[in-house]
Amino acid sequence: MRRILIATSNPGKLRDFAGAAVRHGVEIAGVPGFSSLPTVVEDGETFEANARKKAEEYSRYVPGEMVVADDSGLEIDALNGAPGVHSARYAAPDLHNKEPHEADANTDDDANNARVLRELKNVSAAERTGRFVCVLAVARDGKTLATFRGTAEGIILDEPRGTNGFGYDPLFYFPQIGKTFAELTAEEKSKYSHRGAAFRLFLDWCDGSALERRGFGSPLGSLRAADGGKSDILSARARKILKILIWTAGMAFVGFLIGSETTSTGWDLWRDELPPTLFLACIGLLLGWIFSRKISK
Ligand code: ITT
Repeated sequence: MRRILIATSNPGKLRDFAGAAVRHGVEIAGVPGFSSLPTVVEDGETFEANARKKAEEYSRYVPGEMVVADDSGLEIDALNGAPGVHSARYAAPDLHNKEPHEADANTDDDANNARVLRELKNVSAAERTGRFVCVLAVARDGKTLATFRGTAEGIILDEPRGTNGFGYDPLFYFPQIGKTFAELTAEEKSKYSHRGAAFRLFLDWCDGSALERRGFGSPLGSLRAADGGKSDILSARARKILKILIWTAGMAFVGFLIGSETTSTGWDLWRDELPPTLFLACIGLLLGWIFSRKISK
């Protein structure tokens, strides 16, 4: 079963990913030792900037592994897109007398919801439109490989409904099925939510890239092995080395055949045959290296 490493401090997100993963036969795991790693400062101005930063920084702690992180939040049209990227700290002015972008820590869900309700107090039902946004980034060894965006359109209620989920779920009414996100089962949330949508795009990307590589190894190589991916990474390297060796041996053999056309014997034979053999072996090495780089991109 594929294993996907998620970098998040939010247990609600982990539950969402686990719910989405079940539908696709993948296993979700946290980055090992996540709680003792330094916190990444989310100072980006967009969901994408923050998601990339989290995925890149946390992926440095697990060399060779693909790490997924998301940055997400609620955009409310009547509030010009707020709380947006500041969703996790929206109540900072109430609790810490600081603007959300200056706060050092997340504020609790109830306080965030209370601020949303206060800001929307005089906004009519028809104008309470908004969306959840999730940008998911996948990175390896400090470099982002791809990002995926998922959204879910809804209406912000004037009081909370439901006890499942986390964050703004109890205020977010999803007309398509007539429930708030806090009234959904884990399976329903993975089907309709912004996070579920982004996660499906990510899985499609993994499968698409695997096809493109025509069996030479997929970007999910590191996710497939139950040992944390090490065996797949090793086998990819082993395949590379094998290809270089085959090309080198092939060219050396051709060089030997060309060389053995001469009638030399003893030291003369080596003197005559070694230079073309070595020359072709070098070309083989070069071609093998170029070829293996091409297929492992
Ligand atoms: P990590 O950065 O460690 O992943 P976080 O909670 O700080 O955890 P974000 O910075 O992405 O994550 O903030 C997302 C906030 O947006 C989250 O705390 C919720 O308040 C809100 N949010 C995002 N997705 C949500 C969802 O599916 N349901 C309810 N609220 C959500």
